[in-house]
Parts: sequence; structure tokens; C-alpha cells
Amino acid sequence: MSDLTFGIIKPDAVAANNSGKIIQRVLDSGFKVRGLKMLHLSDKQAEGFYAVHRERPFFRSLVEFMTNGPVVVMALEKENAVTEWRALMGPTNSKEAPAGTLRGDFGTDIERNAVHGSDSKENAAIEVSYFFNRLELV
Ligand code: FUP
Repeated sequence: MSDLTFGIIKPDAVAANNSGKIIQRVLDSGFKVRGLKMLHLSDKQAEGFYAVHRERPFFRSLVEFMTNGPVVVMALEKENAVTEWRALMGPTNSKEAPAGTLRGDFGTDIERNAVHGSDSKENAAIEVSYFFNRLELV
């Protein structure tokens, strides 16, 4: 099996009805979807997921944004999945993300940036298991 990474279609993109387009881009880019579900994060779940950022000035605003509507979480398989998914997402700040990247095409700014992706293989494994159990991965 190739590498797995973890992705989130964030509340801004779900609310704008862009989740279908984003999933199509995922498939067109050669990822295999191994896990997929929609959920509405609680404060505790979002705080736990972003725990590494808890001392940062943007933390409360980020948690508020991530809990303000449903998200779609994805376990994605591809060779070099972490790097490939981050390339498809584009840079963190949607204002600086080029057209053709998901953050460039569907995001607004550094907070409302449409998608999340793991930054390493180690974090991908942690993040996949934060959201999916064994039976939910095909
Ligand atoms: P990334 O790995 O590209 O998602 O970026 P970071 O790990 O640096 O940031 C995690 C999330 O925090 C970003 F998706 C958006 C949010 N963020 C802000 O809201 N404000 C900031 O100034 C920086 C990051």
C-alpha cells in the first residue's frame, strides 16, 4: 500500500457547496479515498486536533471557525501522499495560493483556507486515527 495522508474539507468550503468539486479534484489527482465522512466538530474535538497550536494567538478563532459548520474528513492514499496532498492544497494563506490549488481556488484567507492536510507521515498516522477507526478505512 502507498502512503496515507489525512485531509479535511473545512467549514467554509462545505458551506459554499464546494466539497463535491474538491473530492473530484482529489480523485482526478490520483488519490484513492480510503476513508470519508462528514461531521460537525465539537469545541473539544477541534481543540484536540489543533492542540499543537493552543498557545498561538489565532487558536480560539481557528477553533471557532472549525466548529461553525460541518467538515468532511478524508484518509487519502497515494505514493508520497503527504507531499502530493500539500501540493494540491497550496500554501496556507489562500490570498497567496496560486490558481489551480485548492486553497487558491476555494479559500479566502489564512484562516478560511478550504482544506487541511497533514504535514508529515507521522502526523498523518496520528490524524487518520484521530478521526477514523479500522472499520471505517477501506
Ligand atoms: P498548514 O499546515 O498549511 O495548514 O498551516 P499551519 O500548520 O501553519 O496552520 C494550521 C492552521 O492554522 C491553518 F490551516 C490555518 C490556521 N492559521 C490561522 O488561522 N492563522 C495564522 O496566522 C496561521 C494559521
